[in-house]
Amino acid sequence: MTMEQAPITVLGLGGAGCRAVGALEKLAPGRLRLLAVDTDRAALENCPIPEANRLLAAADWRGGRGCGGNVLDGQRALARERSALESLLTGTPLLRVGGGLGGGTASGGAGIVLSVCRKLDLPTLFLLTLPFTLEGHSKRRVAEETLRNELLEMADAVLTLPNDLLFSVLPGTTPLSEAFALADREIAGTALALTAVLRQGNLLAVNFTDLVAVLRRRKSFCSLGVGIAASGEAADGTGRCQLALERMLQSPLLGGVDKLTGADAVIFSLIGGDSLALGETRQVLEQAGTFVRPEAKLFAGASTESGFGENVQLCALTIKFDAAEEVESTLAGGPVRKNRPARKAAAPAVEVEQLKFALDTLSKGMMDKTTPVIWNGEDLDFPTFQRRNVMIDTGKTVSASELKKQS
Ligand SMILES: Nc1nc2c(ncn2[C@@H]2O[C@H](COP(=O)(O)OP(=O)(O)OP(=O)(O)O)[C@@H](O)[C@H]2O)c(=O)[nH]1
Ligand SMILES: [Mg+2]
Repeated sequence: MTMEQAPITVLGLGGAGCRAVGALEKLAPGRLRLLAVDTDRAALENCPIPEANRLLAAADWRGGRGCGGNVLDGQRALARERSALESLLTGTPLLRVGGGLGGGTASGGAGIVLSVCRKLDLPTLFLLTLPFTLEGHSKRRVAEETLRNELLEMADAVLTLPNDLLFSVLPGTTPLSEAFALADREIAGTALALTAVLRQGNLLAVNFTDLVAVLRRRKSFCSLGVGIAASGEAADGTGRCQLALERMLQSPLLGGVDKLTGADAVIFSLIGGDSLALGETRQVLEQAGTFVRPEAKLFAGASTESGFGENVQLCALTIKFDAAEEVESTLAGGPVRKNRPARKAAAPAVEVEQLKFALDTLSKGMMDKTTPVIWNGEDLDFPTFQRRNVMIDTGKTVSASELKKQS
């Protein structure tokens, strides 16, 4: 199956993941292959995608009640569905997994989904939200452990989106359900943009391998902005792409222009209907690029979707690496592995000798005249290293030729 024939698949895992997939279906019906996997029957039934694409995990064991925040249960539940996952995922050219870290199903199940992807040799990008600070330390710890222990080492690419970003621009009085619904729409918009620019054969495609080279084995925080505009919308004659750029910059999950200017890597994606012209594409992508610092890795893609009509959507995904990691070396030359010291160049082979302390036998002094304490044939008045003829290293070495000269 070629990249052009098979659609990219987006898998929503757990409650938040299924809601994001539902939002994606509403935003762009039938555009992507959508899958929803959860241990919670009600959450799955609310997801507006065909039943064949929904998987209720471990129904016999969990009874469709979810995992109530228990990560181990989430892991066990998904482990029971390995073969079902395999058949759902076989044949897809690229997978994006979405979900909220901090609960049981997505946090526990993400590692299992990843292992199935590895078995199928399926390139996979995870886009996961991090819990709100107000949800408490234990949720945050669950999220951190999942990332460190289950995902970062093995996944092609992991992006984490802090839910707290929602509060950076929304008024404090916004109901949580409204904030979540808004987040779902923004995530859906970005998911669509990301999958559109990663697809081959587009106006301007982003290479997944290049993206993986930047993201692999590192913790990345992301933020995302989406701006949609239509032709002739602005009374003052501002072009649709310009308007989309302005809206993208004000987008709630972007967290302000600073997120763009401070990013280590940025992906811009422009989608429009068949009327999208190369001139306006180039102009807006160049203008958006001026917000990104020159050292940052910049990916820009554009694609046409006839369903967009006269609308254009400009999307930015900003990526900031964990401050503890060595950013520059990764950008310069492929992924580095954290906590692994760089190997020193092997020294040329030289024959060396380990130097020993000169531990001569001294007189027992005034004790010389006393009756020796003999036990098992050994005189216990002499120290053990002398009785047993033990050598003690000085911690220094010297080449064999040097040693010859000294003696
Ligand atoms: N952006 C967004 N985040 C959400 C939403 N609902 C929950 N979250 C976040 O996602 C985390 C996990 O919640 P759920 O998705 O409900 O958990 P789950 O994976 O279904 O796990 P269990 O319900 O314990 O089986 C929470 O701690 C929240 O931070 C949502 O609608 N949108
Ligand atoms: Mg749930």
